[in-house]
Amino acid sequence: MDMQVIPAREGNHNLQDYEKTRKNFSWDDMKKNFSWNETGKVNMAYEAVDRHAENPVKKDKIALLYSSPDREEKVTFATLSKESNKFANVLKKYNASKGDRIFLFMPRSPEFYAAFFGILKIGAIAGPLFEAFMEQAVRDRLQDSEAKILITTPDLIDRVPQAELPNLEEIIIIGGNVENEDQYIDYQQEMEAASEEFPIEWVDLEDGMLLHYTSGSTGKPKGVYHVHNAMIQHYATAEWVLDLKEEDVYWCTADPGWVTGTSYGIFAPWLLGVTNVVRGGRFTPDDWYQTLEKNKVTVWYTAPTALRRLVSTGQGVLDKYDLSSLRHLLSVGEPLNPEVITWGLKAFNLRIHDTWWMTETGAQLIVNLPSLEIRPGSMGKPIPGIEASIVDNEGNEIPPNQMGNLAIKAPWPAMMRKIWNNPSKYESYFINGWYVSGDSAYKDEDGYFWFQGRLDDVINTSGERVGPFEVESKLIEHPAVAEAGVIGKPDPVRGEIIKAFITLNDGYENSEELLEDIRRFVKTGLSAHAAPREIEVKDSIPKTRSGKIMRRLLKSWELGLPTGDTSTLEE
Ligand code: 6R9
Repeated sequence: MDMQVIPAREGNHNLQDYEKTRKNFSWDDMKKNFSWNETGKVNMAYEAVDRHAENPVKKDKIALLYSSPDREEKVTFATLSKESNKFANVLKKYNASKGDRIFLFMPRSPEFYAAFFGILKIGAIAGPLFEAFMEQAVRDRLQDSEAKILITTPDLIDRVPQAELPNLEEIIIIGGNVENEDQYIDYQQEMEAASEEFPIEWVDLEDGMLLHYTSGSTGKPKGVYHVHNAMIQHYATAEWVLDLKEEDVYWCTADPGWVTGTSYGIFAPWLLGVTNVVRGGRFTPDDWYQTLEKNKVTVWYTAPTALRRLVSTGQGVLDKYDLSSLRHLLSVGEPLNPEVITWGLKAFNLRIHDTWWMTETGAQLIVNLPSLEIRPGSMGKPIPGIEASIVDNEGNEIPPNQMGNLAIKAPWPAMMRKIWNNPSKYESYFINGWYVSGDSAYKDEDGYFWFQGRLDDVINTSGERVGPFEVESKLIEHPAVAEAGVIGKPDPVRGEIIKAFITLNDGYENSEELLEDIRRFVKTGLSAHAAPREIEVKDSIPKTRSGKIMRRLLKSWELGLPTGDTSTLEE
């Protein structure tokens, strides 16, 4: 095969010898890097924050370099430690304790991080929610998790459901005057009164830490449950894959409402005590470049959708900025197009390192490492300690160069430990000792993995996972919509866009205004990123005899592909 290969990066990387490290590796050895190895009693908040705050050399180092369109702040490890102690005391005052689910529904801000670590410090489970969620999306997640406390802002309170949440005891409001003190708790007022001292709750490695809701092809989003033990893998990959070193300035563009924004926007850099850049608000290409330049970012972890926008913005915009501080680039969330890698070599004189993993896997699994050659289009190789393979539907490994299910030998340190309230769903991920990802891929003779697509109907739009069922359910709540089928339609910039096929109820006429109204209905009811960009009215939606929407058929129609086996199609 004629393939352009990009040679390994030169220089002294944290992981110099992949093969040798892989051969001799055990996760148990990795645990020896941690002070808790003797007692087994841990807390992520200690390892990521307090440990540095206790270190005289580290305590005044900048942990968080925050900026948003209207605010800039530098927060040291010592301050982050104190602020999160205070918030832990606030939570205790309102009867929160170990194991409770406490949700954050707010934009990125310094207060977010203090609150997040305050939650972990009491041994509770944090549930970060993406700020673009609307009422229905917020309600589904708070209901399923039986959340006890919600932390939000005055701007978002309108989207917090006020009924149907019997377990929700308190709502804490950050950043505004709280008029109705019976109903809400004022963050500012409580923080002023709270002590800076807090005896951290030491927990077990297998105790819960985080819930991330994510979409599958059927049903409501599911609560993916992660435990403190994940830190072992966050630590290892921060070193090997992000290649972080003490003096780095690191920026991960993901919002903490998604797993990349916690595993690699919070844990990985701070476990190593590295300065972490956070940029709030939505981005334009100029914002990205400005953030890189202004903060002298050295390591940047972003997504193909962002990179594709930079490519299409052109050299003229890039030339306005001095990005000479950048030394390492990484990508996650969707297939990284070889053209983007080629552009990166030209634009930054750097390789872009693709990484593959999922909400369920908790941390990076298959990656391009600095010390390995890059085969553009490939996700790379499994990190030391991880065995990956391609299996058939019975969980038997299949030979190289054949497409099948991308699977990982279970368990590994950062793997989810349950799906909240849904043991059978959790079980369904595992076949014959393998975690089966739902992605199809193949492995070449040299052990590089090549992504082929999703095996289910999950949509990946701009790197965000959207379940078609959730969108269809919302669509049919609109009075005009009788039935709906939703698919991902390939798009050069966003990877996929959401396209909905609908049938109309009697008395409604297809019109531009109606379709726009339906779109707005999903946008304001569920979330902006889940709103269909295209809606097409049909006379009927194809369904199986058992009543399942045949999204595959819709997709074939859309793409003008052969329709394949339609024997289960309803008359
Ligand atoms: C971390 C994250 C997971 C799904 C995954 C796959 C897609 C992620 C990818 C990739 C191609 C990559 N995906 N990384 N596809 N190349 N490097 O993105 O988690 O939001 O749960 O999405 O995203 O389809 O199964 P999550």
